Amino acid sequence: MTLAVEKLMTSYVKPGGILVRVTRYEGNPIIRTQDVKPTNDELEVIGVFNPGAVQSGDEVILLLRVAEMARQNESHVVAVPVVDPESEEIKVLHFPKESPDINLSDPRSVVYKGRTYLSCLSHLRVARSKGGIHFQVDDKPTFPPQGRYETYGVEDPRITALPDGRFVISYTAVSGFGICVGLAETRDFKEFHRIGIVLPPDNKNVAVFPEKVNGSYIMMHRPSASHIGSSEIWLAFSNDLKHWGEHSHLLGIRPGSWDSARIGAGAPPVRTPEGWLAIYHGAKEQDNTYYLGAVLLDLDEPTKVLARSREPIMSPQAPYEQTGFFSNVVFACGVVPTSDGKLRIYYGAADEVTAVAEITIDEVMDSLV
Ligand code: BMA
Repeated sequence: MTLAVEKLMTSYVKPGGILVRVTRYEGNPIIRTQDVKPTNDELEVIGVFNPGAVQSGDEVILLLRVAEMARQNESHVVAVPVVDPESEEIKVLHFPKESPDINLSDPRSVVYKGRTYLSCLSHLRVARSKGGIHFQVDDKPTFPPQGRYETYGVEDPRITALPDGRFVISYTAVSGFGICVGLAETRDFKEFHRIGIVLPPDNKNVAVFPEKVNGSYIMMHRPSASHIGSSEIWLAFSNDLKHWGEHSHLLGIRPGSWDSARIGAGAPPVRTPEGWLAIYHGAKEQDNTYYLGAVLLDLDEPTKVLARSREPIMSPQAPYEQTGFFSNVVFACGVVPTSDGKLRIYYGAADEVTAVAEITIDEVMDSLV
């Protein structure tokens, strides 16, 4: 296994002269659309990206977001897959392509008569690997959308390993009601129990901390501001993972910076002696590019931000990050700490493929201001 593409290194020199080297695996992308079997013949896999990741025994488990598009068989219509909440079967809706009432300007959505649909339907699928590089992807959807809040799909899972052996999955649940946050738990990645929709629309990018702090479970979440305010990272607290409250604002956008338009949690935070280290994403309004940075939170009082990346740790530089279904995106939902002080970042590139890169925790710490 080698992770070595120094020429794609992202460097950031802070006043102290510290460099964060990002080493992308030379065989990236590690999972591509052709590596995944579609749910049925009517669908085509167009993205396998934004995976949650966890080390479980001697395996790395990824929970992949698999996005499928309906086969576009007729030239004058756009076919959009959705799940029927009663039968739980996938059905395909058709919209007239030439209609003045249709807007197809964003490849991720189809807006018809003022109503927004997603062009692709996503489900979650497990992939396993001993070394963390070569993955065996399940043949079928592991966690398909279910119920009336998931009719447009389930997306962007984060996996949190709790000390009692449970894994908590936080994911985006999309339907005509809006973008909600769902939580589920599993012990084996075969049977899942849905805890429920824990945050109403519009909210996404939830990452649950790996242990209770001062007796509470904690999550980072991201309400999408549509009137006053911006789309920024908040914290919420819970005693049982089901009921969340004590919401407090954690981290804001920074005008003029790489995280000027909106930000959201990436992977669940990692405990370090200096604090909770969390990778988060930021988007820039001018060009809709997605970057990754880091934030350090106080171990005992995670509402306190200790330091943050001034410059991104990762930006779209490799060809598979710069060109894809939605270009210029690096988006991480899962990191796995290694025994030699690194973070292995599993990330979605250009909303199309899954890639892996490594950074050294000490270098990240030194780059935070
Ligand atoms: C965000 C999320 C991600 C996606 C990114 C870029 O809002 O929805 O799923 O990777 O946009 O399209």
